[in-house]
Amino acid sequence: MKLYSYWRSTTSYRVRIALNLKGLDYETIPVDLVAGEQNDVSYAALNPIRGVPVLVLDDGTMLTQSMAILEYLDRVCPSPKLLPEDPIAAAKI
Ligand SMILES: N[C@@H](CCC(=O)N[C@@H](CS)C(=O)NCC(=O)O)C(=O)O
Repeated sequence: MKLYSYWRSTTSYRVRIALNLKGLDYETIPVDLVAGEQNDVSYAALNPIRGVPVLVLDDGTMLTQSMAILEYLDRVCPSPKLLPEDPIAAAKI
């Protein structure tokens, strides 16, 4: 997997923490938000929202939105679990 990420981005932190907790292999591709790299034409073509994080799966599927990415990772790699099974507890988290 490839993670488009910026070191100071809290939403990228979430995804990095999840990937590392679950011991998943990924390559980090830095996007310097301060330098405006998210607005480069090539990056905007990848992610029209022009932000990070973006997780690109090995089959080329592109996922955006950190919370959706966390839910995806929890489903495909359930251990260690990020979210509890109980829907109320999960919603509170
Ligand atoms: N709802 C999105 C928000 C992502 C977001 O806000 N990313 C920020 C960095 S934390 C960003 O890329 N900002 C683009 C910019 O500053 O131009 C998520 O949770 O993934």
